[in-house]
Amino acid sequence: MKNKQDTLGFSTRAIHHGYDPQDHHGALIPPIYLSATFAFPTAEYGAGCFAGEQTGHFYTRISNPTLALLESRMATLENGEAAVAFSSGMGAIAATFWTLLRPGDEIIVSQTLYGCTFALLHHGIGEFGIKVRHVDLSNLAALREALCPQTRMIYFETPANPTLQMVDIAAVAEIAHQQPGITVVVDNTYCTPYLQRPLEMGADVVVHSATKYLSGHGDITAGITVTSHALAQRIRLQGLKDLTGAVLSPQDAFLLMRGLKTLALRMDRHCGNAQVIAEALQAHPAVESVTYPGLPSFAQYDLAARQMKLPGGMIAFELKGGIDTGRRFMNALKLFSRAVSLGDAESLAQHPASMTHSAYTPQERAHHGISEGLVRLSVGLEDVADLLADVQQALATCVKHAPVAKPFQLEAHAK
Ligand code: 4LM
Repeated sequence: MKNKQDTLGFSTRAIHHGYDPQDHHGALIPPIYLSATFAFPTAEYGAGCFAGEQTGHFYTRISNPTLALLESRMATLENGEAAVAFSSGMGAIAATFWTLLRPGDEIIVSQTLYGCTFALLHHGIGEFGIKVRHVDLSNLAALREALCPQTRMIYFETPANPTLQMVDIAAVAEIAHQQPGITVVVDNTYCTPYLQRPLEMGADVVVHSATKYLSGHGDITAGITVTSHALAQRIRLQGLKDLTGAVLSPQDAFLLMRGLKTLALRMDRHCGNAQVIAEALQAHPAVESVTYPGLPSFAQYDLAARQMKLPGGMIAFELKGGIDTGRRFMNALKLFSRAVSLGDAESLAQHPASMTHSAYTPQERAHHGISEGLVRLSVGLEDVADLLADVQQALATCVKHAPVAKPFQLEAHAK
């Protein structure tokens, strides 16, 4: 099949887009081009490549046929014009920031972000003359108030890692675009384009940690930026080529394309399993609170139902007794692994305050809504009955050991 397949369904494009076996000796599966460099037919042609007058591949840090196929597939799945692949999600985010922001600019970001993105903002670009301003983007009046002539970018995750707080992408993009020169960037890692396509809602750029659901098997680190042709070219030639050099290896691009073929199937299963686990957590007496976009108790349930095809595979919850009980729960798990990352076939449990979000100080976590007792689950693809049994037996250990209420408050008042 040739290009121009954009009327085909999501999974059909994830499997076929941009590749015709007859162009490759009939090979059903695309070849991996491992070459770091590409031979020029003439010196003049090579000079033309460097001058931007020729379109061929000339060095893999800039482009490569295997990466180009992956990029065209990610562009069609996100309904964007073009994509750039990176060696990690942080590579994609850093290259996007460094390309689009300059000293004196302001970036508005949502309250809660993945720990390393927070660190990149506050310990990276924030120290190079770019002002970082956190705004509760569910409050559109606060967004309007925070905009100023220096605002160049609005950046957020929705749902956010790890709180699952959501942002109305269309509403934010509409406000942002009333002022010229603002780029709206959405980290779509938690959803993937199967559940949510921010570019269709008015965002300008989508970034991903493709380490997660997109590749889906926990065996590579990768990142993707999807946007317009013009912006992608700038991000490729500045952010990728010169500012980060965070190029994806062609072998990992191959694995990522293999993962994309089953993305829709896997996401359906992640979401179905997560819904069952979230409901079981909510019904359990050891559980203080559960945050999952598929529960009617979720604060932004209507927005989630409108913006996401399904509620996702990630759950945040707190046990009565806080993180001491949370650690007991995690240590009792037998099938869930205690590990960071997400979106793998294997179910994972982790404690954001001491792991993925430990770049925040305790005061910053409190300010940004990340509770010390929060436990995060990435619900995998195993049989849901086995996952449920594992969660139930781990919860049972929490009830047995539930701390007996002591008259702490009286003592505290007495001080
Ligand atoms: C984790 N997350 O949460 P690389 N954007 C989001 C993320 O969750 C992550 C990245 C970007 C976790 C990693 C240990 C919303 C990562 C960064 O890890 O650089 O591919 O993606 O467990």
